[in-house]
Amino acid sequence: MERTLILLKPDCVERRLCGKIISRFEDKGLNIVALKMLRVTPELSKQHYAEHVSKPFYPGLEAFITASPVVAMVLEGLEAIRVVREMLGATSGLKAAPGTIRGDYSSSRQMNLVHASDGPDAAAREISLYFKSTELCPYSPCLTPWLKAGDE
Ligand code: FUP
Repeated sequence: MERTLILLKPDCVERRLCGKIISRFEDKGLNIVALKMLRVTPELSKQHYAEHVSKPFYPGLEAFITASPVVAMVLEGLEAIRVVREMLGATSGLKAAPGTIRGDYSSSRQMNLVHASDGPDAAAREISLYFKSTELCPYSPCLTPWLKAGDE
């Protein structure tokens, strides 16, 4: 099992798309093991986007991600990091394939609705940025035997 950090970004909250997008993750069979709404501060933005802080687009990205609340979630599932990234589609909503979340709902590179960790190291780092270990609520959904075979 893998865990990945998801942010439903300010455009997702403001456009009232959180319910639809959370449903897509639930329908896929991923477990929500943590969820909360918060306001990203400039400091948290700089930590989250550490690799982008020196890039020309960073000031606009920080203004966007701090402009309204976000919903942070930890999703758990088999190969969850890759599976969720594929569900999101390409970074720009203009390039994301139809059928992906960004392909279906976004027409922007910056306002692309959802963030998801891009690898195991990023997932561990980002989960600890947004959640204390006591805020994670692992459980075994009763549907599990109908979502995958026992040896998967
Ligand atoms: P992703 O991994 O798909 O979230 O995308 P990146 O890590 O490449 O970029 C992080 C965020 O920066 C993206 F959500 C979109 C934003 N971005 C811009 O706003 N402008 C750019 O030129 C590139 C990325």
